[in-house]
Amino acid sequence: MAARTLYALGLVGLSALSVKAQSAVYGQCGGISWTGATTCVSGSTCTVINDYYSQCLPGSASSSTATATTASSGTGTPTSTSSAATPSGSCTTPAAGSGKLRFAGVNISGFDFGCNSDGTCNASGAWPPLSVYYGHDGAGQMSHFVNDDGYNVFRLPVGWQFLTDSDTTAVSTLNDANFAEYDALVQACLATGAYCIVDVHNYARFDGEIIGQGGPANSVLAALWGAIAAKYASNSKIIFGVMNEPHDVPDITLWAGSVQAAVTAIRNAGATIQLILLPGNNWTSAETLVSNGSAAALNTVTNPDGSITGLIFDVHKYLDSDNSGTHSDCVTNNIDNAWQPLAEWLRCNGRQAFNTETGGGNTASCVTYMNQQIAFQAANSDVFLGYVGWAAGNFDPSYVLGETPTDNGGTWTDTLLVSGAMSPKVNGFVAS
Ligand SMILES: *[C@@H]1O[C@H](CO)[C@@H](O)[C@H](O)[C@H]1NC(C)=O
Ligand SMILES: *[C@@H]1O[C@H](CO)[C@@H](O)[C@H](O)[C@H]1NC(C)=O
Ligand SMILES: *[C@@H]1O[C@H](CO)[C@@H](O)[C@H](O)[C@H]1NC(C)=O
Ligand SMILES: CC(=O)N[C@H]1CO[C@H](CO)[C@@H](O)[C@@H]1O
Repeated sequence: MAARTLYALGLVGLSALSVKAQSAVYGQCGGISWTGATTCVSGSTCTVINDYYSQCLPGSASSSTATATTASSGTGTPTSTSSAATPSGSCTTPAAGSGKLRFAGVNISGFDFGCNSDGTCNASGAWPPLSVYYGHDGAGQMSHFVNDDGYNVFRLPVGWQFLTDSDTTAVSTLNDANFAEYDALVQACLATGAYCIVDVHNYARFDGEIIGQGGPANSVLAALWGAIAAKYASNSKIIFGVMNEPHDVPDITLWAGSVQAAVTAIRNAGATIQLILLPGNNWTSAETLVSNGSAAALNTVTNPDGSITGLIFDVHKYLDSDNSGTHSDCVTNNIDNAWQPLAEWLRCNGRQAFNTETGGGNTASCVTYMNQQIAFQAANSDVFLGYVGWAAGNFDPSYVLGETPTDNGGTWTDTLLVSGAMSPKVNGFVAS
């Protein structure tokens, strides 16, 4: 084909591009290797999030293109994140996010190893993510994440069975030796200055039975939480994660009663000021918190004084095709189906949520979609406290959702998803 013809075809291509649709609100409009539209629909502004990603955020300009002003330090900050889309439906409270999230963190996994989603755990299958117990250097990872990336929270999953050293009988008394090992991880977390989420990783179950619905009585769960909370009652940087990922719980109202029992026990143990995370059904799905009935049921849970101070909804969301967190590629930012409707419900009901598990593969698609998700959460930081990536700790860096940094003689290297999207120093979306 003659060069002249190619040139003509090129012109056709260019003119096709010039009439190409502008990016939608919250759509991508720039970034390394981005080949799509670089202008935004009316009412939104193309905003540089970081080198990888510019996004159309609601704002005054009628149409705009991202300026190439990403800070050379790589900490490009958004020009406008203070407003989000106008909520639909009867409640029209506008978003009042500051553009900065309170928390960003990583799950430091290992004490939950040996736990299955039916609530069976093998206490001796737990693998402490601490070098002193022959695990990965979780303490070093956390120091790195705080000092080099600007993270300020870690979620520390642990099995109920490990805490009590009882695999098949649900008891509430902590096993001193096992708790000392877990507490070593908590203390390593606290030593970094970060907040630390104690996450009982049992899926609303113990040994296959649902708490308060055929399994352990609510009083047993409450006594377990009372014992844990008594250990940390004086530390304001502990966050209590009542339960990881309840699922297939038949009666959500009964489950809210189980959560209430745990909250009451935590407060009555003297932990009166800390945040407590309230988990809904369907794997704490952010997408179905409202539609599944969890939001309404958990909205009745209160502190002993009747207030809801510090009671935060716990929500998870992955970005892969079936929301399972098992694929290396991401296909969604979850904004339209999950974060936007959830933000509206939370705002209209005066509540907040914390996204304590999210993640994706170390791939370009996940970097892009994760940046979008975090940007949206930050624009709605009046109702979203932050995000925690799954996972580092004892996961091998080759794990599909691995966020485990590698240590070469004291120099830590992050995975692509952390360095491209989740690190607060990279995305600029976390209050320092
Ligand atoms: C529990 O975990 C230990 C250590 O990994 C293993 O040796 C043992 O076989 C496991 N027990 C069961 C019942 O899976
Ligand atoms: C909520 O999700 C669970 C699965 O986790 C399901 O069993 C239940 O039927 C759902 N409830 C509603 C009201 O959608
Ligand atoms: C659980 O949540 C997922 C999305 O996170 C949704 O696709 C699924 O339909 C939900 N299941 C139930 C039973 O609500
Ligand atoms: C999405 C994901 O990685 N989920 C993990 C949650 O925690 C359990 C227990 O550690 C893992 O088996 C899951 O893979």
